Amino acid sequence: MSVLESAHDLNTREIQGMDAAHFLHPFTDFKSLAVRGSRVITRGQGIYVWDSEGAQILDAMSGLWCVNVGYGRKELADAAHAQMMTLPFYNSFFETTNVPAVKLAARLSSLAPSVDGRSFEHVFYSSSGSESNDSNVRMVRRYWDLLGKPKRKIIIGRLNGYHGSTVAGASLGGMSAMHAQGDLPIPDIAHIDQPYFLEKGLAGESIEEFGIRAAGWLEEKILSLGAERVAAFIAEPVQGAGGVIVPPYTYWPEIQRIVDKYGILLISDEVICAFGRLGHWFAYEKFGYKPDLVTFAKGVTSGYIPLGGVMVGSRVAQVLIERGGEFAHGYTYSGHPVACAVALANIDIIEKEGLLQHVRGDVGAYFSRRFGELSDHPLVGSIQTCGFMGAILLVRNKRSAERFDPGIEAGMQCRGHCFRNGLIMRAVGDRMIVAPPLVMTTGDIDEMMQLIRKALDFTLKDLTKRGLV
Ligand code: PXG
Repeated sequence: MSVLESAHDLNTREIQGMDAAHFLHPFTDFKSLAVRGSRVITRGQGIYVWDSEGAQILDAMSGLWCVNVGYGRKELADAAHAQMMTLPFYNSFFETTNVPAVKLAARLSSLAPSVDGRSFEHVFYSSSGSESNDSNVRMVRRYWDLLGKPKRKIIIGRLNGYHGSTVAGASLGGMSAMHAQGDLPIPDIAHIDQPYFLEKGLAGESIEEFGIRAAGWLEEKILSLGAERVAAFIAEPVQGAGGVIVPPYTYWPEIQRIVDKYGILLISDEVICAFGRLGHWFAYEKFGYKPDLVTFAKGVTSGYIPLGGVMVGSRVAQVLIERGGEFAHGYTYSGHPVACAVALANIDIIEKEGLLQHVRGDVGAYFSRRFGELSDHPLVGSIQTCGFMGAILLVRNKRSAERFDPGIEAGMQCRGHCFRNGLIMRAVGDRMIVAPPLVMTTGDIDEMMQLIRKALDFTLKDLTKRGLV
């Protein structure tokens, strides 16, 4: 029997050994992981996953912000199976198309609301969020070239924003550790600061005032670069990987005013926020702004199979179509029939089970209320929620809001306690993050809250023992 055939019969240690010997994981210190050994996830059902030792773990991160409809959905497996048996692959280059890709494009267009006459009738497909943002860079620059303004090249992103890990995605994002590797960002990408009130707000400044000031950094940057050189601004509606940074409600309208004033394109990167995470198909609807391009991935298939893309608004689509000639860009898997068939089945589930209403209505409100109750915990400095996303900031001193020394890695300590006690939460510095499957019931939320509280209690005990609180 080959190694592959016998893989399921291997014990945890053997799998960890093979893993360390052959698999270079993303965003990982390979050497230290090889010493510790990976956790091996073998199975998922509903809101839970199980590891190779049989431990049941409540997945409050939906895989990686994506398993919106939960694990073990037969409808999605059936859709993939049926499509694989009918047509597992065909490309969409050379004047060909396939039925699921066409149906999905039409369906997505019908789900993306028009704002002020700007509609989303077109989709460009990729297989991930990173690739989609590469497509955005290509499309934005092509758009301005076609309009005879080739100098409009610069795309402005935000510090601590995340737009993927390819060369273009990492450049658009504002993660300093990523920029430090490989001479990033590439030319003609600029950044402004993030609208993070807790860190950037001034003494005596209200959060609403801060939102206007933070949006104003975009105008300052445009003016310092020269508006005639600025092509687009890209941002997440709510920053996900950066730690669930929810902007003040005054932020987006002011950003809209500024991009309109200078005529620059607005890209809404909704890889995390679309497909129900914030209670809408697309999150720009929640905040009421008018993007020209919308990046999606993850939740479009609930992560069951890779698929991403860009919703191309009428302003850009018209120019690309009417004046464009050949757009020299695309991927082998653009419009992959199996991925598109799974996306259609996933959208069916979200619709049939009323998951948008679930998040926007009573259950979302219950999540927000129960999560907010954690603010009584001695380690919790502040709480933010938005839709089915939440963040807890761990602090050393609740009253003075004093933060932990980063060397203590309080967030990582807490994450360790979560894992050991059957809960997956993400630590972004000292911000503890959840983005649970949208199918969670109020009972599931109660269970999650119990587990979070337990992990916080263990973390507090640990840090107290070490004299750190
Ligand atoms: N844009 C946004 C807003 C994202 O959140 C990407 C683009 C890139 O998508 P792909 O499919 O290329 O990974 C993302 C991905 C984390 C984490 O640790 C978040 C993401 C990916 C990996 C880790 O929170 N978001």
